[in-house]
Amino acid sequence: MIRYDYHGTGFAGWQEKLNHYEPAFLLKLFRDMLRIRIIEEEIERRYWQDHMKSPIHLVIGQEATSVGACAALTRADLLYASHRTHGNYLAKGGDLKAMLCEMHCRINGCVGSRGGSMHLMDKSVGMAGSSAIVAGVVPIATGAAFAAQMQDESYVTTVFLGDAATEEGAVSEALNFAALKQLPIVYFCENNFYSVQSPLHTRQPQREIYKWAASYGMPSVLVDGTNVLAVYEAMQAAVARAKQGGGPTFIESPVYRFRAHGGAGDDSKTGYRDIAEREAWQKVCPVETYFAFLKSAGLIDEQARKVMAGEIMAETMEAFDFALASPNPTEADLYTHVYAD
Ligand SMILES: Cc1ncc(C[n+]2csc(CCOP(=O)(O)OP(=O)(O)O)c2C)c(N)n1
Repeated sequence: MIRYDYHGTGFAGWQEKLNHYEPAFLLKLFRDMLRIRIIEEEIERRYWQDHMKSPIHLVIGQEATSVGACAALTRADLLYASHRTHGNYLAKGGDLKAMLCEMHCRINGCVGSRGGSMHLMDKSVGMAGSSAIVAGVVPIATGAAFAAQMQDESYVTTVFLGDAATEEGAVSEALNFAALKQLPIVYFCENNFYSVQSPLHTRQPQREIYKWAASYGMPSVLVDGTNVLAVYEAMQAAVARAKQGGGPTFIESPVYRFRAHGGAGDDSKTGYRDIAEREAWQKVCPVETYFAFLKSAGLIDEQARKVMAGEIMAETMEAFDFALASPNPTEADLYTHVYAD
């Protein structure tokens, strides 16, 4: 049965698990998600001004997957992302100023203004790369995991991919190879049910993604992508398995993007998806459901959230000011890093 009407499960039944975690850790997860949400909303608010010279793919609604997954990774572990990069980059510890510079095409960008939003990278925190080519990073990440195995390195590689990426042949080849070689890699599929404006049921009516992935011969699980703790626990298990030589894991995490495929605002009115569908998912917003959960446990209140949001907003404004004050690349820069004769 394919779950087109899946809307997340929230935190029902999770209360008893709270004792397993330090309050500081639980609050950090919330702060990290709120930070991504606030930064994304500010990017969206300013996008119309056209100072950002990059296409963008907002992750509003998909914060729990990045934050939950990265909480199970160390700095040395590698993370590869798709075109929907912002949450991955920030959760992995990427520098906000360098990200905004990149989006404004300024030389202080994390890849020196050459990449834009879809090619964020910061080796110092293990953010290994991202690509606008759907599924393009999946074989690259698989190769990185193969290299780590050959060199007896202890880090794990994780690669984020969308549901549409699973339709690319390169992903089938990568999964087969990873299972064959028992590579230390986690394939993290954020299933947001759309490829631009094509719904999943018109593209893959015959299968469930995590079951398809299991057929390559690796553990494959379905995890609620609106529940940051569920994501964290699934990633922890997958990372531990990879580090112990147990090979690859595939995680499918249903999520929902609240905004258009690309750019600012929601494009649901064009008719490709029901506004009611988005509204149903917004009821299980990963930031709000987790906030309500922590609040009911007495770990946070509205005032503490307000203070947190204020600090994040101040950081965001400072980073935008920094980006806008940063220099553009010069003509002399044009051929730096160009290797062709
Ligand atoms: C190889 C390739 N084919 C098509 C495209 C055009 N394209 C850009 S994003 C996208 C949809 C990607 O959907 P998914 O992988 O599910 O990620 P999402 O955007 O939903 O996060 C497509 C088809 C592309 N960039 N690369």
